[in-house]
Amino acid sequence: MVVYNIPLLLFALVFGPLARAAHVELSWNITYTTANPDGMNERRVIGINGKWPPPVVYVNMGDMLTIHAYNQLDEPTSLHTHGFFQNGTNYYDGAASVTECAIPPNGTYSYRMNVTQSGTFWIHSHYMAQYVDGLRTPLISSPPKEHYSYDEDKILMLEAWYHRESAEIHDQLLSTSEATRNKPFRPYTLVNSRGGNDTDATKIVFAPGKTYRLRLINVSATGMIRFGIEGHVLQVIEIDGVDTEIKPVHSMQLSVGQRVSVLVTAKPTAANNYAYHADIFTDIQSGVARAELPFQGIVEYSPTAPLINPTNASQSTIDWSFFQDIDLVPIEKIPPPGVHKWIPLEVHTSIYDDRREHLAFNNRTFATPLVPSLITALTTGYQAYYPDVYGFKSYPIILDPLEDVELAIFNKDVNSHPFHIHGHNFFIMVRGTIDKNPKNRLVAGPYPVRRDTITIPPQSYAIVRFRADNPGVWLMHCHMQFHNDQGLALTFVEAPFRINSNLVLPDQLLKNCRTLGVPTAGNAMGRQGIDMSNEPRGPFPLSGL
Ligand SMILES: *[C@@H]1O[C@H](CO)[C@@H](O)[C@H](O)[C@H]1NC(C)=O
Ligand SMILES: *[C@@H]1O[C@H](CO)[C@@H](O)[C@H](O)[C@H]1NC(C)=O
Ligand SMILES: *[C@@H]1O[C@H](CO)[C@@H](O)[C@H](O)[C@H]1NC(C)=O
Ligand SMILES: *[C@@H]1O[C@H](CO)[C@@H](O)[C@H](O)[C@H]1NC(C)=O
Ligand SMILES: *[C@@H]1O[C@H](CO)[C@@H](O)[C@H](O)[C@H]1NC(C)=O
Ligand SMILES: *[C@@H]1O[C@H](CO)[C@@H](O)[C@H](O)[C@H]1NC(C)=O
Ligand SMILES: *[C@@H]1O[C@H](CO)[C@@H](O)[C@H](O)[C@H]1NC(C)=O
Ligand SMILES: *[C@@H]1O[C@H](CO)[C@@H](O)[C@H](O)[C@H]1NC(C)=O
Ligand SMILES: [Cu+2]
Repeated sequence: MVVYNIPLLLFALVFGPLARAAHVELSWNITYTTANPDGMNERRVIGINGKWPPPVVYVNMGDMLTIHAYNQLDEPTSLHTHGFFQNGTNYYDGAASVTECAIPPNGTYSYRMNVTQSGTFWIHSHYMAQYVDGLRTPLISSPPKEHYSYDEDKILMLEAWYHRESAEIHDQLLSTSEATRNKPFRPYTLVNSRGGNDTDATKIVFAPGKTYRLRLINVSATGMIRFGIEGHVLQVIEIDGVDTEIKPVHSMQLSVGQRVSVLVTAKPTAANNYAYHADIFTDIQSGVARAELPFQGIVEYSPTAPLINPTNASQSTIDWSFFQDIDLVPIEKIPPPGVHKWIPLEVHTSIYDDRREHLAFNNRTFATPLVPSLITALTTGYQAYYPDVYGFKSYPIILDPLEDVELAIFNKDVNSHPFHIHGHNFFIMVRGTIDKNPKNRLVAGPYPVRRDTITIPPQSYAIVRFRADNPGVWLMHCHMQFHNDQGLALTFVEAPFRINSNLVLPDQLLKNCRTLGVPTAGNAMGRQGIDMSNEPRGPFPLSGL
């Protein structure tokens, strides 16, 4: 045995690192199909190659990932690899009307990228709220060597699922009638695209004594999810693709877009099964997350073992205290950037002069420009440094190369909002409440945690930083997708001259623009220079400006 193993070992040592980098090439027809994931409602969904849910994508760091996307829907689409920095590949970031023209019906676009990050990510449509109809899937990237050892890796993709299509919900929320807007629409929890009363489909199987890595991914459109397993401790080891020092917690809350890996050590015997919870919640009171729509699944050690507490989904023995991401310490110790530019952002929901409800940063409600901002950055010469050319409504903020940016985000709204930045991670510096109560103020240590999606509770603020070291056009938006559609977004135009000298737009992108009738050069209005005459700038809030 030993004799035969040595040549193999040598082979692995010599060729392993070279042989490892692969080209993961996927052909995805983006298609309608039907599904009934919770056993309560069959509906049209968006899947891949005629199947739903879309396949999980696995890559290794160092691989090249190509997704050839063919749009077989009757509306445009796009694909965003959430959490990947797309350093040098801004035009494959997938933000429709920002970094590309969306893929028109019957059109195609090949997203090509080098995998330079490891951890838990996801891929989703970035065209309107389309991913809510099912076009989303986990993306798992493995490093050459994991920091922690565990026996098995399990993905738990958690989701608030609607029985109605996203376009209908969008129209309801943006209705001019208050009665229509306020009509309740309840979501249902799905775990790995299965849910409802089908406890067999949503069960998590544990073997006694083993250690599991559970990758929790929240791919909802609204709401927050809290997760916990009766009688088990969760040891946090990763958030949003950043490995962290171990932090034991009893429960975890995730907003849309966020990912958390926890290690869970199974009980030594299979004497009992345990309930787990993946409850949808919307309110956070006295630091405790309360379930609004409880969901209970089973951690199964044995098909015949009794289920330990609770007897129904709204009972629980778990401590649901709010998890503070600012307390985490990343494995890779990077001191935070300083502050060259300080950007205060206030978040409000209000009724605007179009009689609709919009959300906004600093009361400037976002809408995508006619010409994608990346095209504008590449085709307006020195004027790419003027915010005006990107259009008032895309809320452009120009950043200098390597500038250190601090965002002070004050959530003055009644809801929590999860803010996602493209192309970067935030360093989370400070959290607190708007009433400035010092008891609620939390300050990061010397190596603050970094993540790409930060939840800010109502009447609270967060101070985050990042360094403008990724030339490109990057959206920052609320990841409750309907809030994004209602205007809670802005655009960072980072180092426009460097984008300008380094990027050449793929032919496919330009072709898709032409099919959609979108100009392939010029400012947000499709004109030369800073001629923005008759630019639509509203709507504006009825009160407050
Ligand atoms: C994608 O659609 C095309 C055209 O309908 C078809 O020829 C091809 O086989 C499909 N590919 C897959 C992987 O389903
Ligand atoms: C897309 O292609 C199909 C089949 O070739 C055709 O029937 C349909 O009209 C095309 N749709 C558009 C929007 O071009
Ligand atoms: C990806 O990596 C390959 C091989 O190292 C390199 O040639 C290519 O330029 C990289 N592409 C991008 C967009 O960084
Ligand atoms: C789940 O509930 C639905 C509707 O309430 C019912 O039709 C179905 O039989 C139930 N399925 C199971 C596995 O209990
Ligand atoms: C996902 O996040 C949303 C909003 O941020 C929340 O409402 C929902 O409950 C979360 N779902 C899970 C399963 O954590
Ligand atoms: C479940 O437990 C909650 C909290 O103890 C209780 O209020 C509720 O009535 C119970 N529901 C059922 C169906 O037993
Ligand atoms: C992008 O790449 C440049 C050059 O390699 C590097 O200096 C920078 O830190 C990278 N930025 C990000 C966000 O990865
Ligand atoms: C935004 O509008 C709200 C009312 O809708 C107002 O209370 C607030 O002061 C305004 N904020 C800014 C920064 O103008
Ligand atoms: Cu929001």
